[in-house]
Amino acid sequence: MNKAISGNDVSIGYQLLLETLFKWGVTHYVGVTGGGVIHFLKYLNPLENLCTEESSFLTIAEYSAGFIPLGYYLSSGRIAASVATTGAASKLLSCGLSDAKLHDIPAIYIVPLTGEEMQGHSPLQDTSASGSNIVAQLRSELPESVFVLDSPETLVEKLSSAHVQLERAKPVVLVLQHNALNSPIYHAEKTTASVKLPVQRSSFIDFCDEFRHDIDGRRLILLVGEEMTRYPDAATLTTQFCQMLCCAAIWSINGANAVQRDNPYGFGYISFGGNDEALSLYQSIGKDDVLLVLGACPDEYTVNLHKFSAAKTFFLTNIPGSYGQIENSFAHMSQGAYRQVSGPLDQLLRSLIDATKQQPFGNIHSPFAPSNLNHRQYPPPRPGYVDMAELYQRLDRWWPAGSIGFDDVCLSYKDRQYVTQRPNNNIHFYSLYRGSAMGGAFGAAVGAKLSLPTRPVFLFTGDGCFRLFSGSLGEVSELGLVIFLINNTSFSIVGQGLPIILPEIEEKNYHAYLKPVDYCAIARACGWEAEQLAPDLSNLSFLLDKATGNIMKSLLIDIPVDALQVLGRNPRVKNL
Ligand SMILES: Cc1ncc(C[n+]2csc(CCOP(=O)(O)OP(=O)(O)O)c2C)c(N)n1
Ligand SMILES: [Mg+2]
Repeated sequence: MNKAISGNDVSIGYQLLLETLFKWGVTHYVGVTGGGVIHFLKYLNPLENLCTEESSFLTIAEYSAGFIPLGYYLSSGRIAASVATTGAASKLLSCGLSDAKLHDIPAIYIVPLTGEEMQGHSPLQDTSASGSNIVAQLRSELPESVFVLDSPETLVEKLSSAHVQLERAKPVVLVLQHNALNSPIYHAEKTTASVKLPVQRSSFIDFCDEFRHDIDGRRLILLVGEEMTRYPDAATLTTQFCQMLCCAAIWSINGANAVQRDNPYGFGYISFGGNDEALSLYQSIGKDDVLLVLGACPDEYTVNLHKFSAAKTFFLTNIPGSYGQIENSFAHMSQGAYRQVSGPLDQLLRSLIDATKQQPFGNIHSPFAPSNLNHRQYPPPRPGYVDMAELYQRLDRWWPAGSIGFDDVCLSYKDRQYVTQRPNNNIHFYSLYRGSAMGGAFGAAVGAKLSLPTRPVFLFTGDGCFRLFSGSLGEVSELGLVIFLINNTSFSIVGQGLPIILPEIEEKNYHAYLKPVDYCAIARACGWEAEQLAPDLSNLSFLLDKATGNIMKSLLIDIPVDALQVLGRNPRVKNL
């Protein structure tokens, strides 16, 4: 914190706010200054030393800033804050907020109000009901998570309520009201109510008995979802579970991070970019089967708008009211019987493993998964383009240990998992696909790097996505990010679907064409290193050495891609 102004005897609201957030572990603030936030930001020093433990601020444009807390949390489990001033700035920030809500990610958004005393005087960027009505806008998306800090008397209480929301894996918005936060504050220490409830032993025994009874003589399939990835031993536990129960596992795009590559019962990703083996297994689930779901939201890219079709679905979750639940339940997404069990997923899974050790469960055993989870050959690209199937496989053999990667809203968010089939023990991959905001993954990648500067961070993005964040490259040229740019002069993921959705329409009316641009020149002008990948991959090893060589310099690798090389499946085209 800025020492020149933080040493006063009387603390005011802004200081209490920063101190409270520091206690919650928040040290990274990102975004852009402006009239409404200068009085808040003056307390923060610019982020200069990446390893600093003190609260600091990185200037980076709001659209990307809005996604930074998401990558920060996915990489480290810690919370970061995005800051923007009134007007367009607040709206730009809120694209990331949507994905934080949709992916149940705790994140802090800080936006101001125009002064109360200016109401009725048509102030600049009027946030009142006669202007943007920003509080109502935000509350319509986050009804319980918008806290207007408009009084010194209620500040502590409101921050405490915000903390409860964060513990429930919800993003929160702290709305600054300058007069209130600039006033002296009276410290009334209040403890924050915790929402973490231990698993009730008796309710677990009931669940275990019911589970034992229901899977007896039936097939059991494990569906691993995103929530499970938040537990440190997740991948080992899912393997142990599958081995103890001889049970097949399938997973969602992000749920893959809770699965080990060598789990012999791993049948692959389902739905969007899904593997053929996983999809035929999932589609075969019916009245003789039981599905055990580990925090996999039944979203469009996981179950393609269909209900769970098992005779009985057991849904394990520890996020109350997670995205998609209705009245704290996914019962509406189950065709058969449904039982939801709340508790830490690792504890629940361990208890089931212990139960089967004491007395084996009687489910029908699954065979091992075949080594190739896809049934068709990958079509080659036209001459002059990189074969993306080969590139994903080469990279899959290369990823440095402890890496994290993000797929932006482009071909890779469908094709990478289809081709690689199984998660990679060296790298976790995330996609913020529920909001599918093009270009958002760049902010997420920056967030991951800020949370752990030594961690290798990779981003696959498209030439369309690039247009949404390229203005922020300069700010992170020394962060050591590596971008793989899928350069196909097209909004290809849209273009690939349109011959199926609109067969009678001329290609020009797809509006999928993008002008070719010299992306390497843009990146270099922003202080990055940048190289083109040769279509025959002859310089790939050289570029990968470069990616790991200078860990502080960011690198962009421009990949010439055939917009018509169709790899992963896109079941969504049938929904449009
Ligand atoms: C901000 C935003 N605008 C539009 C869309 C709709 N959309 C989804 S994917 C896509 C094309 C992505 O193009 P590009 O980044 O070039 O990736 P490619 O599919 O070519 O690999 C579009 C326009 C979106 N999801 N987000
Ligand atoms: Mg493209």
